[in-house]
Amino acid sequence: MYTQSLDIPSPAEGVPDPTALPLDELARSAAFNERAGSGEIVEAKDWMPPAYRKTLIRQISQHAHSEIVGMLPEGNWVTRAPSLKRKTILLAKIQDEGGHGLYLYAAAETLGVSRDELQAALHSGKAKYSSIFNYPTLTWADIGVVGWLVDGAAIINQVPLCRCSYGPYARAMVRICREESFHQRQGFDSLLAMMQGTPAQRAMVQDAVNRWWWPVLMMFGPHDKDSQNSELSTKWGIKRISNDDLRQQFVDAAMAQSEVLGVSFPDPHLQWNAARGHYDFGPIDWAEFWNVVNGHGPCNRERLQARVAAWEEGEWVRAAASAYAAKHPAPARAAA
Ligand code: FAQ
Repeated sequence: MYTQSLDIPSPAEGVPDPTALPLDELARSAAFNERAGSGEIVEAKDWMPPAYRKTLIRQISQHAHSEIVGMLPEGNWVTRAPSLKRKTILLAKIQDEGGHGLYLYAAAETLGVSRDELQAALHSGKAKYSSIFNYPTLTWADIGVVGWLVDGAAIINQVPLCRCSYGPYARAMVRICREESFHQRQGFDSLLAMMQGTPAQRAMVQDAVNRWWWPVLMMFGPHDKDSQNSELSTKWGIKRISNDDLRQQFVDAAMAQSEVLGVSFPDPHLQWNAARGHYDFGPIDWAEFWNVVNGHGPCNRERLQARVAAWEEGEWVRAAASAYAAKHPAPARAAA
């Protein structure tokens, strides 16, 4: 199966091939596994097995790219928001997502990979980012649904990451989760206003929910049995809760909220299962998921083109910032 892990070069110079570790390195690795798995926090300067470093770069960079690409479907609506209040909120939310991307790129850089390498992987189409951002935002209701369901799913997935074993990632996630929580509530509030409006507005909300429901469930990744990274990520304390368990938590929470909102989800199998204490739900179309992940979703090409264009058009800004920095060294840099 295609995996980005194979595409990311070993970041730090001199990092040995994990399959060829000498015996003392193997013992070091075993001790590390035990510490990381038992809740100890690993910092950037600590020794870590090459495979731990590699999977963190993989996950954190994918996460950063998702935040940045995730600005695009919402940016599409800034000029068409229905009021000044909604436009201001949307602008602030998009700006927050940009900030999340930057914290996450900074966290990835602590692992020895450069931002240029990460950007190059995104722009060449090698790097993954969340499947969800390859779907179009067709109406204003889609923006509410992105806040309610997409940010809602993101929070459920990301709160456990605040306790992940890698310190710089865990600390970035604390602030990100607080902001995502505001995003989720503003999405719900926007949809509630529409649900209290005209029949056409209510129909628009239901239509958006119908289109986003299944792609949102896919955000949590493949079933646990098909999740090739879960075993090691769980052992190392990067992943605290499995893909399927987080997906179930999300379905249970979303069902309760949908009743308040007055919308339904497009799944005839959704029903309370008293024996399990959870909602049952229908099968996910994994062919669609992999199709989108592998670059063939409805908006993959458009999203990448937009990012590459932004990078190229921003060249003069980067050049000006570098020229300014060269003329005015930061005090700490000048003193060093
Ligand atoms: N899309 O072995 P697993 C947001 C890939 S941020 C694309 O289970 P893992 C904020 C996976 O990378 C949303 N690819 O992988 C916002 C792997 O391929 P690889 C992003 C996916 O890492 C809101 C392969 O499938 N959040 O929404 C997806 O253990 C609104 C096998 O999967 C994060 O990134 C997918 N949905 O678990 C912004 C959170 N799922 O790398 C704007 C951090 C799986 O081996 C507006 N990430 N794949 O080539 C994670 O928690 C994990 O990486 C998972 C996947 C749970 C996403």
